[in-house]
Amino acid sequence: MYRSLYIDALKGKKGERPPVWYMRQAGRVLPDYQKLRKKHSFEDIMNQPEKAADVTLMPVKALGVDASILFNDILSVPVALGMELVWTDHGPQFLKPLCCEDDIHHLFHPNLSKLNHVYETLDIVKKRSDVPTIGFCGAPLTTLCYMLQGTSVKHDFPDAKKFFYARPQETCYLIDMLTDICIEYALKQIEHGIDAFQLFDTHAGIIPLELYEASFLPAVKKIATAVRSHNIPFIYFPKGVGTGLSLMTPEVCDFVSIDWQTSLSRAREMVHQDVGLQGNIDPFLLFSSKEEIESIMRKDYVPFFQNHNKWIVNLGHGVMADTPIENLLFLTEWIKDKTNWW
Ligand code: 1CP
Repeated sequence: MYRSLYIDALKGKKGERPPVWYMRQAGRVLPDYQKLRKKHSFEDIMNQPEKAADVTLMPVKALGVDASILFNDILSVPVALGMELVWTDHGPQFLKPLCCEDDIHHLFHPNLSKLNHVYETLDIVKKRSDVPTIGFCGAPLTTLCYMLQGTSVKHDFPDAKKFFYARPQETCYLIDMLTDICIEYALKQIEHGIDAFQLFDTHAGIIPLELYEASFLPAVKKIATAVRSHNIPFIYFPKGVGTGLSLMTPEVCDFVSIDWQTSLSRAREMVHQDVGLQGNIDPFLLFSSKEEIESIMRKDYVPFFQNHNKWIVNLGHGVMADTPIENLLFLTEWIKDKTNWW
């Protein structure tokens, strides 16, 4: 029978080495993806289940990672709510950002059938591979940053932050609406066979911790409860949350993905002991030499594995598109060689 180190680790079972997968492993850096992108737009690949399934499984073949992640994007949810999105060379752009709207209550026309291609993609992935597949969506805070600001060019999302302070009741309405749709979307992904679910909160650090805790964390807990009621492990990535890691209790998540800014061993002291950790190699380390990569792994990560259970190797944010692929391959092979860990 097929055994998965990744699933074992999620259950708290320590194996002969830690499992590994990378955020943004599907697409971007992979040579076969770059070839495909010369012929097709990102949207086309994402919306065509056969192609999206190919890209989902590409890193399993090309890198040998222990899990695949659905090839899609967090911004498909606002699109399913009726917002118009264009993918430009500088990233995503909503044509009518919510911060410019006077009345946000009558703007949305939720139509989850716009996400049917995601479920078809998962069906194909499940037929073709027995490697565990991670489903995902964006957390309400991070998704709202894009919906309100319209673009990702300004990474501090000033218009989104102004909206949170100036229009708190409408912010609550938007959070509740996104929470409901996230839950529906996550449960559909579960129906279509995902093995774990990750909630991406890339911009969790753009607001004060008190506002995050009072207004946005309750929504994360609701999504977590819904996912876990189906016995699917829930992983949460609150990038930049800093000392907010002490809020990461079993009520919030099964695993928390640690960003590259935070020391993994300090994170272990802050996060509740029953919650596992994922992460947190700096994506920029992959621009260094193989000797340096190996030395950091031996110094910072091998002792961590030896002293702790419940750890999944990942980066502290996504793989960058111009990462030297040979270094990503070297790192993956190094991690998969169990003799390096003991
Ligand atoms: O040009 C291309 O080929 C498109 C590049 C690309 C890809 C491959 C984008 C643009 N999104 C994706 C896929 C994607 N996005 C996945 C698939 C699985 C994987 O490889 O991990 C996932 C999980 C996401 C999630 C996502 N999209 C996040 C959260 C995680 C993170 O990376 O911080 C965010 C913030 C987005 C928005 C997004 N998608 C793409 C861009 C350029 C952006 C804006 C990023 C920014 O604000 O800088």
